[in-house]
Amino acid sequence: MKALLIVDVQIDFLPGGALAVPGGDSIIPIINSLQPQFDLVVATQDWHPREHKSFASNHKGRKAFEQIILNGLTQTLWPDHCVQGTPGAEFSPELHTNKIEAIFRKGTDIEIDSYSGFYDNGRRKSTGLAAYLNGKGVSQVYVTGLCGDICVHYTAMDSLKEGFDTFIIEDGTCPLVAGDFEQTKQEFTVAGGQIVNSASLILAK
Ligand code: VGL
Ligand code: ZN
Repeated sequence: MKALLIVDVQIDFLPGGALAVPGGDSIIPIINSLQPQFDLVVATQDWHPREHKSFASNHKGRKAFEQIILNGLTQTLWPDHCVQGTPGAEFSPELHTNKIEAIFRKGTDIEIDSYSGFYDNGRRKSTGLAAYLNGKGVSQVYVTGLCGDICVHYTAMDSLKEGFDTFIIEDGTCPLVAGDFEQTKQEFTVAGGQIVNSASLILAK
């Protein structure tokens, strides 16, 4: 059983958004065309309270993209993004959402960030995603979405750790920083992950 995981395809991560991924909108038609190929489609949604401590605006004298130590963990400070209930937190209107069976929200605890769709950055709490996928009989997880070098990467790494055969669909994701993506892709393949292209999946069926 194969699941397609769509990570954080939200307005704030798209061109014009608060934390825009350059060219991030190019992946949406690819994700849409892949959805009918999968037995199960699941999404994650970055969903921060306005007071979230990953926001530079909540630290006096700090600027976005600086790093701090937050509750013992290195934390990059971000521009305010994906604030619960705001338009920027919505999925792109271009993303097909009818086939999405469940949405796992993350980053809801103001004290800790959550790049992975499975656990917060300190692995203190689970979102329930692994148990959900196991309950559905999923063995293979295909990861798409934004940002390729951050939330897609951490989600894919946790998926491997949870024992799923894990694939990153390279043209179904897009990085915030291209150089970082080269490094995270290597980390992922060294850990046993596979990088595939959408064309090979569409031909395979
Ligand atoms: C993300 C930075 C902060 C992501 C989320 O979805 O990759 N990046 N919050
Ligand atoms: Zn975030």
